[in-house]
Amino acid sequence: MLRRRHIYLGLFAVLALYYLVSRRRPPPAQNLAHVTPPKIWHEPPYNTPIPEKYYHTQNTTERASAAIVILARNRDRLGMISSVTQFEEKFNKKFGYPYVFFNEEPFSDEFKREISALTTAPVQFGLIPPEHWYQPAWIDEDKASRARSKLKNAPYGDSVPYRNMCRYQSGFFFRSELLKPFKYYWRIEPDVRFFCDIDFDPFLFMQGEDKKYGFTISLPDIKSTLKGFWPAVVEFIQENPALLSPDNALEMLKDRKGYYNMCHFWSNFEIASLDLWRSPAYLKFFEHLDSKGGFYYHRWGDAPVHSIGAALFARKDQIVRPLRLCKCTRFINLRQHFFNEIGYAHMPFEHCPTGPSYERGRCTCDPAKNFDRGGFSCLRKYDELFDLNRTSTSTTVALWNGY
Ligand SMILES: Nc1nc2c(ncn2[C@@H]2O[C@H](COP(=O)(O)OP(=O)(O)OP(=O)(O)O)[C@@H](O)[C@H]2O)c(=O)[nH]1
Ligand SMILES: [Mg+2]
Repeated sequence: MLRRRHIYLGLFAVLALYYLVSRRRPPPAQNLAHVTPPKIWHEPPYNTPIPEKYYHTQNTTERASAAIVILARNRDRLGMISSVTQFEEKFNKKFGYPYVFFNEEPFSDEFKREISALTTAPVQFGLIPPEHWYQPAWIDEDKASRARSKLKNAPYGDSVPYRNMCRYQSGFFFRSELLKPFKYYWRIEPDVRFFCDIDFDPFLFMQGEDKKYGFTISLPDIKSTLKGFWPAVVEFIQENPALLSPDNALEMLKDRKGYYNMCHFWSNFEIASLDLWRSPAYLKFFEHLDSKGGFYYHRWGDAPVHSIGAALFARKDQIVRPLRLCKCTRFINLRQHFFNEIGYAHMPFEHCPTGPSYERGRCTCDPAKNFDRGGFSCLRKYDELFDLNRTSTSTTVALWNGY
């Protein structure tokens, strides 16, 4: 009798313990941005110089889990040779980060041989699965083709491959098995230019400072290509307010009336976290946009999709512009510090360091050609995020009430 009571008591204790432990387990993380507590910033983070500890790590074995990611066609071979040659010269011959190339068709032997000869770093060539690339069968081709004719005067407005590319960059590249081992990537394109020596490791910087998205140029997108995009974003925000990061960068994307101001980070250059795109919140966001068919019924670009993704799901201090290059507008100049920066160009815009960074980086560009000097740059909107005199960024959908 006594023994039986002991058994019941023991069983009860085990069940109670199990109940307590399972209740204490934290809910599954929905958003990476919640992992670390937000920092209070009084000015843009790039005004704090990149710490010296991220410089000259080429002489150590310390590396981030990162890859250089390139989408290209065989016919981009010469443009790619040019980009990789400069990239190696200015940065990667010192750091040896691996390359991963992607194409929806097999790369030619010539492409593979000539690119591989430019670096001692590992190079992989991946084939994109058709379901990640081509226009899905559920897209109404008549409607899509009418949209292409309507947009024929916009850049790539009548192109299906360009649309495939935008959708792939928005929602698929980071799912590749070849990128599974990596946490960060640096995107480069054919025919881009790197003007200055890069002696710090931006990946270690991203990792060490808990950054999620790095950019060099920010500008407004072409309005005619983004029809229906903002309503889809607003709908997502309204349906999923809990998925948004608490100290996000939405404010940067609003005009005075609360509409999308078309600003986006120019995605031909990105140094970013792959886990940001792999997060359930971003995947849900992409699926929501994709379900609208706007990549094909309009010509939604990957740059606004990534920009809004980074704005919604990363804290604003996790969007970094470590590669500060310029003397910008007067307003921005007041707050600016210069770093050892990346001089970068993708036609028709470029950044070029001014002041001491220009000499330190032994840059070869013309500082007078700096994009951020012009009124077309969205950088001021980024800086305003850290202006404490402005209304702080809210995570609620109240922001969009005016829509
Ligand atoms: N494999 C593959 N890559 C593509 C295709 N279209 C574009 N790309 C790549 O996708 C990236 C973006 O394409 P770009 O043509 O440079 O687009 P963009 O930067 O908006 O326009 P540009 O001003 O022409 O540079 C580049 O790395 C291209 O090589 C395609 O059909 N297939
Ligand atoms: Mg390009």
